[in-house]
Amino acid sequence: MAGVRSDTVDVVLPCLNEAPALPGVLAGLPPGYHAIVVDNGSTDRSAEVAAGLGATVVAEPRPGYGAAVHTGLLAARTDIVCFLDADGSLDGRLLPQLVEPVLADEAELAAGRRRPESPGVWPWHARAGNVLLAAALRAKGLGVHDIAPMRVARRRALLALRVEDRGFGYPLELLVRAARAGWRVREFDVPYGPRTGGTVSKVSGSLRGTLRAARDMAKVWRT
Ligand SMILES: Nc1nc2c(ncn2[C@@H]2O[C@H](COP(=O)(O)OP(=O)(O)O)[C@@H](O)[C@H]2O)c(=O)[nH]1
Ligand SMILES: [Mg+2]
Repeated sequence: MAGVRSDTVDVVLPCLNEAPALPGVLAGLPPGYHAIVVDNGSTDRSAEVAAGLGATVVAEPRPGYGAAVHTGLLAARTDIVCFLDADGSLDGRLLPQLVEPVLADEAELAAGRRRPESPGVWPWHARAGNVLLAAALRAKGLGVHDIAPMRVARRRALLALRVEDRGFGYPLELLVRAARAGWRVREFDVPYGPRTGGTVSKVSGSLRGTLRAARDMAKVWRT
């Protein structure tokens, strides 16, 4: 396919006001891994910081985690695409491990199973919901233990899943559709640390974010 580079892997980073965390996150990407930072109108210097560090910056006017991830997927030019949070909670150095089984066609999806470094990094309500949803996905035949924000798949296969949610339901819908499509998943344990740089959680760290995530995910589960 024209325009697809084989020597690099694009990494999509949904980003909303993560300027202090971005330098560490981008520095952690292995050589050959190219960052695509998708910004939803951050009010801090996220876009400038990312561009200054050599990332491709894509502006997405529609708010939402799913909107950012989808736009990043469209902007990606490599066959295999990685997704990673931009808040410093996950380590991009581990991405090659996830790329391997996808590249070898041993799995359609590789995902990072979050292992919290300390109890405080993952609020109990988010963790409990995650455990229940992962169990429900396993009942559908998809061997996952986390609704993982760190994932690797082939670009065209992901587009063919036609994930529709543009909010916080996106990661769950992706897995529901992957289960239906009979995807093979490889999970790798990945350390889950605190977000870095004093930035603020948009999802599980606040009541508002948690309620929005629960609403988006419930909608996905019903459809
Ligand atoms: N572009 C964009 N990124 C978002 C949005 N909401 C969350 N993110 C990013 O998605 C990632 C996960 O969100 P985060 O706030 O860390 O959720 P938490 O890990 O549950 O606290 C981070 O990189 C955020 O910057 C959004 O509406 N738009
Ligand atoms: Mg986070």
